Amino acid sequence: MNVYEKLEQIKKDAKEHIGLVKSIHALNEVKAKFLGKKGSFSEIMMLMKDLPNDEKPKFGQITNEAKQIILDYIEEQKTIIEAAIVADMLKSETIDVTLPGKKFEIGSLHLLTQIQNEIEDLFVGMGYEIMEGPEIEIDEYNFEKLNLPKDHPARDMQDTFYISEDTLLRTHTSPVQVRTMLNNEHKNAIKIICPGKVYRRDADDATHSHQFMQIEGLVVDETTSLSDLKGTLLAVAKKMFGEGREIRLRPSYFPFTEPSVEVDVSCHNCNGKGCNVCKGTGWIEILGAGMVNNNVLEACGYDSTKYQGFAFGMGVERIAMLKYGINDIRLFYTNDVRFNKQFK
Ligand code: FA5
Repeated sequence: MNVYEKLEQIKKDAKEHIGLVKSIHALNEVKAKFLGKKGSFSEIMMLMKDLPNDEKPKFGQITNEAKQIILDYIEEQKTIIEAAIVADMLKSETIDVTLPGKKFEIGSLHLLTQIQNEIEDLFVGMGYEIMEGPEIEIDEYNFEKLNLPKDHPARDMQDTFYISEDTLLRTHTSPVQVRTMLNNEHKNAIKIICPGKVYRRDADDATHSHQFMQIEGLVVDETTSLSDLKGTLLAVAKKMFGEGREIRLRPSYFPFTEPSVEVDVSCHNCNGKGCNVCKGTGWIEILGAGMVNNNVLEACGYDSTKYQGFAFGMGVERIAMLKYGINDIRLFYTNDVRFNKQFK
């Protein structure tokens, strides 16, 4: 076999070998075998010295071309191997979207927040604004401007945590109504609800907590009447306890309203027939309300000959307890997840 034939043979062998290689490492080995210092090409270059001088340049050129061809084979095979590696990776790292995902425990709103949101939604839908105020309040707004001067016997209705002689933890959210009336420069109509935490020096038991939540409401206008109050509270009763509910008003007493009423809703458990939820009466007391006392309107800068108002106040825990048959108010505050989870 002459050198030219040998060269052809090397090219053929290289093509075959390179085509079979499956890894970059093996490809480098094949490259060394043909093109390395001790490789096939080095051997063939040794043979060049035996050629006649005039043939040497031509042979050199052919050898270089052959080398380049082999380098091209190597490059092609490298591309094939790299593509195969990527394909393998994609295959092994494929995400199977049909597998069931991991279940995460997602928390939920506390039942009291849910009830608050429901009531807020109802009132916002009726054009009310939501107003908030501080939990540390001055005596003047919590009591005095609400027709409860110091030493008024009705202060006993709300046993109070005093911080100093004139500051206290608010016992109801009515002071937010006082603030809203006082802050209203134009002394015109007001339509607000005031949700928030309140505090009383009541001993904790199944129906009382030293801290609880209220939502109170106030409407002041030139034409407001008791029948507007009744219609509004009927909407609350229906929203919270079902469409079929009715309400009744009973005379009551609050220093800040005149007349004052207690509002009962027909029992949602027995439909008014009488059961243990309504203690056999067919009715459940849900909130206090009334027409705003003229003294309160005047104390807050309103002309009581021109403006009337109605106000109401409810305990959020009480609504939740009635709605879901919860018999102990402390369950709202002891954070037993078995209880909380029932209201997801
Ligand atoms: C008031 O606080 C009045 N400000 C409500 C009001 C506003 C009446 C406007 C008229 C006009 P009362 O003290 O009844 O009223 O409290 C309202 C509600 O708070 C009660 O019906 C009850 O649901 C709830 N509540 C009162 N004390 C506690 C307590 N210790 N723990 C849990 N809820 C309570």
